[in-house]
Amino acid sequence: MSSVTRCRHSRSGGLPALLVGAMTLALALAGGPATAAQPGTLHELATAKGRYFGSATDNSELADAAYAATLGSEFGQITPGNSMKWDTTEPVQGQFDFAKGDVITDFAARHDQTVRGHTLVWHSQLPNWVSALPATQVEAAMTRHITEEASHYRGAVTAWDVVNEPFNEDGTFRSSPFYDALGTGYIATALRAAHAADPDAKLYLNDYNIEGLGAKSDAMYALVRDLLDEGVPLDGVGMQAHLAVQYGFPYQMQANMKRFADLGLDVAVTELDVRMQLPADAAKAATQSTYYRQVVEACLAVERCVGVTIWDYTDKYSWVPSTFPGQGAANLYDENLLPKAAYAAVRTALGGEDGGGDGEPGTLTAQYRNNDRSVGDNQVKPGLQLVNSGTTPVSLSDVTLRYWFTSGNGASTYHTWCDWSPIGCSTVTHRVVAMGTPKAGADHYLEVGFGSGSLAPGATTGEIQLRLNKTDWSAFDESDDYSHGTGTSYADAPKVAVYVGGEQVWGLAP
Ligand code: G2I
Repeated sequence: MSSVTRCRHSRSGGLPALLVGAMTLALALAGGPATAAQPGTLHELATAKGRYFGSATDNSELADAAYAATLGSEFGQITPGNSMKWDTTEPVQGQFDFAKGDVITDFAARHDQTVRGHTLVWHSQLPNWVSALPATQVEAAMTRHITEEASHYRGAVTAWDVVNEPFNEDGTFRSSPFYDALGTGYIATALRAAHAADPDAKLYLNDYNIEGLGAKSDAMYALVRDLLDEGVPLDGVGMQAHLAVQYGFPYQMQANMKRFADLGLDVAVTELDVRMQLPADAAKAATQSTYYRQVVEACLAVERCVGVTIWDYTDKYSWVPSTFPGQGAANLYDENLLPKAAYAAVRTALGGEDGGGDGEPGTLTAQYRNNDRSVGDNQVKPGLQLVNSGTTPVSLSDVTLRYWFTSGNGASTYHTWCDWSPIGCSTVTHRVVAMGTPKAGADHYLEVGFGSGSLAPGATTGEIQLRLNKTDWSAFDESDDYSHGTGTSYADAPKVAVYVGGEQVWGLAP
């Protein structure tokens, strides 16, 4: 299980052995084996619920051994992100090249994974020769392409995205060489050709922004109902689910899935990711976790939802930053292949105990030392450090610490400072947050975060010397502050809590 989720229970003692030599290790970027095999992979958890859990991948990524290891172990289904698209498989009319796709299906066979074929007919990543065809030749070229490719992968691909992204946002049909030449009938023609070439493959229509109820999903609904009425071979609808924390969660996703299922179709989440405006922070990470969880929950709630595929599992190989400059952090694993809070959220949604944890005690611990000799002056000076006492690295981008205090009279605005830390104050974020509901000894807290990096097993960030004052420099009374202590050397401090993705994982909040 991800170390970030195993942290619910307070450790009873200190960590001297773990800390030996660990001071040097702060923020080492994790190399080597990425994620230790977890008890109950995402796919195993999904399988227990009658679903698969998969990831997109791409040929170049398979050369990354750590990446390939997790791809092969954690997921039960893969989708080639590019290598079965038309520009790769038939770059010149009549010259077929399945070498790249074959690498993907071979990988899947070696790892006991199913493959979703993606995609036979799409307006994008289409070689120029297709767009240049006279309208009278489009149907034959399309049918030939489908026939060759689906025949080649017969037995190796369990489901095909036969037609990808047929709709505009308003639910009108998208212009493409196929639609422009053949009208809406190209879709039925494509499905029939795919069925003839591989009668066993499940045939899908796939699109984005059809996850919730709305004009575009209404259009897909009307289309598939008509196709079924006409007896066209169609097995399912793929909902890509390229979500973004800033755009909200799709409206009524579960109800939308259900209406397709009620037509007798399978539903699949085919390209899930949840991007955000960078830099990531704890609030965005928390929203992202919620979205991932809600997608999985919607799929589990609809019997005909067969599984979830994420559009690659790591930020390292995400399509997002190059398409949406300034956005990213969309995947379940960070750029160092470490699971993020969203990973834990998915595990929990799939029924993993405590995010799939194996019952080990907490792995993230906050330690505190009082750097302030005066409890009545105009500054609060906590020294904090974070310790990873677990056996797997922890991604720091989602982790925050809270130190609670009372403000007293005077200004309600603050300055916060990081005076020194061996990890470098530039990687430490800090701010004061006012509590909606004040508690005994606490009406504000100092929130400390980390822009990036990871904490190796047994490592500590080392001390972070923090300081805050009110903007009018009026005095505090720290004597009754919730997190205040008198110790002058670092020790576990349960009244300084640790959060991952905005969820408390260690310590006691007031
Ligand atoms: O755009 C995200 C996905 C939306 N739904 C359909 C999917 O097929 C699509 O996947 C993405 C791939 O993940 C990207 O990797 O499709 C993009 C193209 O529309 C892919 O990007 C392309 C780059 O644009 C090319 O420059 C690059 O040569 O990937 C190619 C191969 O790496």
